[in-house]
Amino acid sequence: MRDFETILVDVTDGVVEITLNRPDKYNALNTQMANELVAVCEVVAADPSMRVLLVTGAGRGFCAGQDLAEVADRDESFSFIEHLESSYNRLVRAMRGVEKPIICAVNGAAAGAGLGFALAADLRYASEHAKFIPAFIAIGLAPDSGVSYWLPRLIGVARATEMLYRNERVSAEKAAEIGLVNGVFAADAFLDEARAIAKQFAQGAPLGFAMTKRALNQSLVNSLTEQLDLEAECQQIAGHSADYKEGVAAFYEKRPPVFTGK
Ligand code: LHQ
Repeated sequence: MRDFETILVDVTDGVVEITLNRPDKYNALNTQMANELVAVCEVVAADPSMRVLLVTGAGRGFCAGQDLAEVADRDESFSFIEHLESSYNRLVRAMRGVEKPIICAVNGAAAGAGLGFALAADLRYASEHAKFIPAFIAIGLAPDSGVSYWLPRLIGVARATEMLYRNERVSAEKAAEIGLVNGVFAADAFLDEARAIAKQFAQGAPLGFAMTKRALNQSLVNSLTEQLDLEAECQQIAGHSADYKEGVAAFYEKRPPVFTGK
């Protein structure tokens, strides 16, 4: 993988670990960081040896959303539509399009588009110091980067509305209680916990994960009939893999399966 300026990337045993690396700016997103994250998603999507994407942040924050310095002093000609389309919308689509597990290990505050970024991942594990802050309404903005899509789906419409209207800072503990994150761990343990889960997924059956993500991507918008059809299509693909044969053989031979992604 090539070098990047705003993120660090490490690839070990099929796990691609990204560290958002603008700690003095609370890892706020600028155009370059959005572009670099999209580029990593494209590489991971295309490389069969890369099986899981794990994202965390350097320093105290996870991601403070849009780098406000980059968009300050813009005149009337500034197009928010173009800005969002070329940055966060592209990034969120890229993340949902990578048919591999994406895990966010949220070390500190996730605010604004940084919250949207965390919500676009498949799973979130939080340090006890993490907090989840919409931030939009406090600066006169509406939610973007998918926040108004994911929040009601994860925590319910009334809870999401309150969180957005009141710009509620949700603690890690509360986030785990309401389903915004999948688990919360002590600050010195959370990254190892997330890494252990990533490693476990990296040894799993890639097509099984890919077809699971494909089905889940549609499950909240499809009718039951559409979803049953999609599940059947996904199973047709997973069921004709060598990994399915290996999984069944390993079951009968009472040994752990060795999945190759074929
Ligand atoms: C930052 C930022 C930041 C630059 C902390 N930018 N420097 C889309 C379309 C177009 C326009 C706008 O936006 C969007 C989407 C969005 O994401 S809107 C929401 C943008 N984000 C925010 O409004 C969050 C602003 N930040 C905060 O509320 C706080 O900094 C949080 C809650 C994240 C952390 O609070 P603290 O722990 O008290 O830290 P701090 O406020 O002291 O921040 C640490 C440093 O990071 C500080 O720099 P300094 O030089 O003073 O040490 C901040 O200025 C900088 N920073 N967020 N978004």
